[in-house]
Amino acid sequence: MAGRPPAPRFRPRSSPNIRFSVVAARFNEPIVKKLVDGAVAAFTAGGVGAGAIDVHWVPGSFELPLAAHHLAISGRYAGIACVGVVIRGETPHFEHVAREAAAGIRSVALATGIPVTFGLITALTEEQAWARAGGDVGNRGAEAADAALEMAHFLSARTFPRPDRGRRPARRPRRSRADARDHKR
Ligand code: DLZ
Repeated sequence: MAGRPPAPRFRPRSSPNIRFSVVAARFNEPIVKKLVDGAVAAFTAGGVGAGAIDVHWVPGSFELPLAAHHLAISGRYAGIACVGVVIRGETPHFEHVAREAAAGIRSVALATGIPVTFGLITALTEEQAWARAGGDVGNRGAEAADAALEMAHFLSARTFPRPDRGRRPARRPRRSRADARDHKR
């Protein structure tokens, strides 16, 4: 599982005015800043205008899902890349943070239908985290932005008409005069 992601088959280009967001957790901030830089660069490379990328900061990775949910239901963004760094500490606390962040981000995407992608580093050491924040093992922020772009393109290319939309409501059968008379009685 470790290592670089497969190269995307194609790089979908977005329109400059379609908005994307990065939600960043401030914990381990110097490393997270590298993820934010990577995500913004990837969105820009994907054709998103500099003025159409918003970066929002939250205290820690545990808060990422709530912030992403708030942004997703605003209807403002075609995709949201969540970035954060969870480093193993001396207690199991980090496991709760990492698990809740991952599950929460997944839930937000499914509940809202907006691509909310996972740019979290979960590492045993700071060194491992730096390697995944623009070092030898890629940049998880850039990968999350690429995934958001690709999923936004995926969804917009597959908007199917719903079978219950656009149909005329069924007409009620007309009552005969005799029926109407009986009904009045
Ligand atoms: C508390 C905590 C711990 C121990 N470790 C991390 C971490 O490695 N990465 C991270 O993004 N956040 C951590 N946090 C903070 C929690 O995400 C959260 O901000 C606080 O528990 C407050 O809800």
